[in-house]
Amino acid sequence: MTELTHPLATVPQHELVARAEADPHRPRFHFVSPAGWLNDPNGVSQWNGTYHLFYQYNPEGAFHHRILWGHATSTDLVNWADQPVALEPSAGPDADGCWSGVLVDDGGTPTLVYSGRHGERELPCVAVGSPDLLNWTKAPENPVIPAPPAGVDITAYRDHCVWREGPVWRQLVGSGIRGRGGTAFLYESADLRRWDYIGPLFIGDAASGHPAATDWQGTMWECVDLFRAGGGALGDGSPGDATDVLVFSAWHDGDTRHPLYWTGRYAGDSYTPRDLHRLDYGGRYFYAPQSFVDESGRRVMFGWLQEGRTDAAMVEAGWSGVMSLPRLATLDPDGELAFAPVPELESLRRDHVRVGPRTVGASDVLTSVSGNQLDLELELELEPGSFFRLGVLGSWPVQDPALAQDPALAQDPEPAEETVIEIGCDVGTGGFSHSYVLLDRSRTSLDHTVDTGEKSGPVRLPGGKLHLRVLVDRSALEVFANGKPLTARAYPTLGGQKVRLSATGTVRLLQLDAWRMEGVFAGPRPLFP
Ligand code: DQQ
Repeated sequence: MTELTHPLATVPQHELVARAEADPHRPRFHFVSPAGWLNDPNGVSQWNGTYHLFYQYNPEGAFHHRILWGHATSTDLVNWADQPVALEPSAGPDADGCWSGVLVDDGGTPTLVYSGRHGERELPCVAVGSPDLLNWTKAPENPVIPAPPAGVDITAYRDHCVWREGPVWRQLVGSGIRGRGGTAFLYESADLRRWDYIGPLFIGDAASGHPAATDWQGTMWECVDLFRAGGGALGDGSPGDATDVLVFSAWHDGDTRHPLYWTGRYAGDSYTPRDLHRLDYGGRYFYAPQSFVDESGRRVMFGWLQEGRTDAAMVEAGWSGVMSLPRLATLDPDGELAFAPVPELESLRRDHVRVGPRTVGASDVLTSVSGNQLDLELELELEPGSFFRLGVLGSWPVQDPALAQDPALAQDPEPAEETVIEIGCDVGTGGFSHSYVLLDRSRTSLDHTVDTGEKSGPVRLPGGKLHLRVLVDRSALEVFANGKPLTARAYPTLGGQKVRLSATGTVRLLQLDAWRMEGVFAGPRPLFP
């Protein structure tokens, strides 16, 4: 065990795992680190059938410092086996952290391209793996790019997207140009070691939109991820209607804002954007996503679910950060990305219950469905002007003896805590054009130190029809409303497990299927597998 070095390392390392395991808010079927801190997914890939998930990891405690690359493998994207730490800082360009990066197949040799941090600076580094991807050797050439582009006033410079294009490698490094906006610098190489700078692929406009807007582009783009939607290779010159997607996480001055993506066209040395979209309506709760194409041709994406509690609460809990469930990204008929959890997750479903068909009433607490590890799948029809609400993690005062003593609370027909997903089918021009999904966390927790901000975004409801999928994993919540994701966190204090449906106007529940979800980790895991 390493010595405690950071002022936030107030919990001894030997206590972290036990604290993390004892925390009722810790998810059970999402990937989490054994304890300590987890952030971005890195090097997500499938190699000879095995899925690899690397992640930003600080086993010293639940705070971001001197980041290592944790590593886990899976044969089904559901159950994960911890593997030895893949990268850790050493004297040289990554002495202060091995920051985010990707895995590529260099003619059969697994190769990582990542950001080495030294002091306040991050530079591109390379490490080469053993055939089983368990042992990694840093390239003697590190850093493989010695400095950001000369003569450009940058806000930051890190994170990588690397792909093979014909006979060469191409790489994007996330950055921002002061006074202009976020960008991704394009490079080319024959061997992943010597890189020629080409130029900015495309420069965003930080002056466009209000800095508080949910689609503000930020002043720096973290974790850029460029891919051709719907299959096909980048830059293969296929004509016409191909859509190239440029995903980035909008950052400003240390503030991790939200993931966005451009649709547009990558050709030659530049990217011509068409439209900007929000990637997940939860904003910072699905940050720094990274995706890959698996051996069956599916684009699979992971993101980092940040915490919504205070830094001190994270440190005390002994752990921080959740990896999203792997989600499939496809292009919908409107030319936007649509997402769904990978079907493999259905193997965790237990105790199936079906409810409906019926018209949703003003407030129906379900008697047959409850829990805090749930997979809920609903088919609904909303009349124009109606609203549907699904409450989860609900507790009514009468369940809690302490609250029941308070006559005002004990009489309250409203729950003491409840996290509510609302779908509004507003009437707009053209029918259902103003419909939305919204997460109301105003009653989520009696703990007023946790984030309870509202999250929302537009959803199309063709003919008023809605497919709603909600995965509740204790404090982790993933919602998919007709393919639009909204990811967030909730920290109820009363251990509430109730599920409630309610409607204003006419909402028909065609079918609700509910399952309890099994956990994927058997028990405590070593901090250093
Ligand atoms: N996290 C990493 C950076 C990246 C950021 C450091 C995004 O490489 O820019 O842990 O969350």
